[in-house]
Amino acid sequence: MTVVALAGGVGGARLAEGLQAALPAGDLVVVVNTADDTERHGLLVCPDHDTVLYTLAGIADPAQGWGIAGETFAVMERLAVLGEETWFRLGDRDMATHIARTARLRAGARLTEVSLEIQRALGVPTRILPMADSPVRTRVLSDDGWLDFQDYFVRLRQAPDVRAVSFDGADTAEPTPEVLLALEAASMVVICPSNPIVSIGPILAVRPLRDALRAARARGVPVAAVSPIVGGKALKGPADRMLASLGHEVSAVGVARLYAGLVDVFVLDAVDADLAGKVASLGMRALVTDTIMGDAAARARVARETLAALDGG
Ligand code: FO1
Repeated sequence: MTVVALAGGVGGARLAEGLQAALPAGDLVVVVNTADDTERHGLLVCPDHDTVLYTLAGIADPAQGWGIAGETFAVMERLAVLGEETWFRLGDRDMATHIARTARLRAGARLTEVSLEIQRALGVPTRILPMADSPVRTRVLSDDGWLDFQDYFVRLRQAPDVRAVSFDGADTAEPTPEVLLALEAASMVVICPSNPIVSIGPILAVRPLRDALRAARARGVPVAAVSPIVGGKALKGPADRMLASLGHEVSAVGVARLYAGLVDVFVLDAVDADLAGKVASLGMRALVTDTIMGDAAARARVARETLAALDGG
């Protein structure tokens, strides 16, 4: 059986971990956002892929959610001595991933091929597929002009209000054969509780991918989405402020509206039980449960409950 999950950063990685625990090895495919990817010190860094990779490999830094646990930053310290910008913190162990990835890309490999090689090297049973092999890059419009995503997210610590977003390259990007095959083989699809604007948004902005998702659903493949907004707040990251500054309702219903027409089941947290009726009026079945994924057991439980709701047909 193939379950396809769409995921971005930390929130998505947590549910991906639960799905990996709940499913037989090899049944899960995670399609990750690549629009956060960035060139640092001549190396390609893929934050959303690497956050899912390290989480599924069991080596992610538990507190931060990104990077490798027990990291050291000796290379960063020396790069600072050499006058390099070091506001985007790359750990020594993490650096090996970027060095290996960049070397393989320079040798002509596709991003998907390189990603699968790295996953195999780390013993990850789940396939983590970049949404596209060609570059897609998020930029956000602040009151002081357009910002590259990591400048906004890390250097400016998400301080600016986001007035618009752009996914440069999305209109010409093609989903990879691996992604299209996974969606053809899928018996269920789960949209993880990632930022609906800048994590799930870029994936759905690759139109042939969105069309393949719609086609799967038209074939009867049930799709679920788990709300990243609980009680009007994002558990991590700027999703709540971004929804507000872009004019969306900052609630689980506001997120459900963004997925209207794509989703059969919408998973809300128990604190938002009163919103179930509004979600149902969007043509989705509301599943109300405890969606806080504080530990591995909770992540597996949310995953199992979401899969069961999809299995219910
Ligand atoms: N986030 C930060 O807030 N500060 C950092 O210095 C930082 C470095 C970093 C390095 C590698 C990586 O894979 C992720 C990193 N992140 C950092 C997180 C990253 O910006 C976000 O995870 C995504 O781009 C948004 O989901």
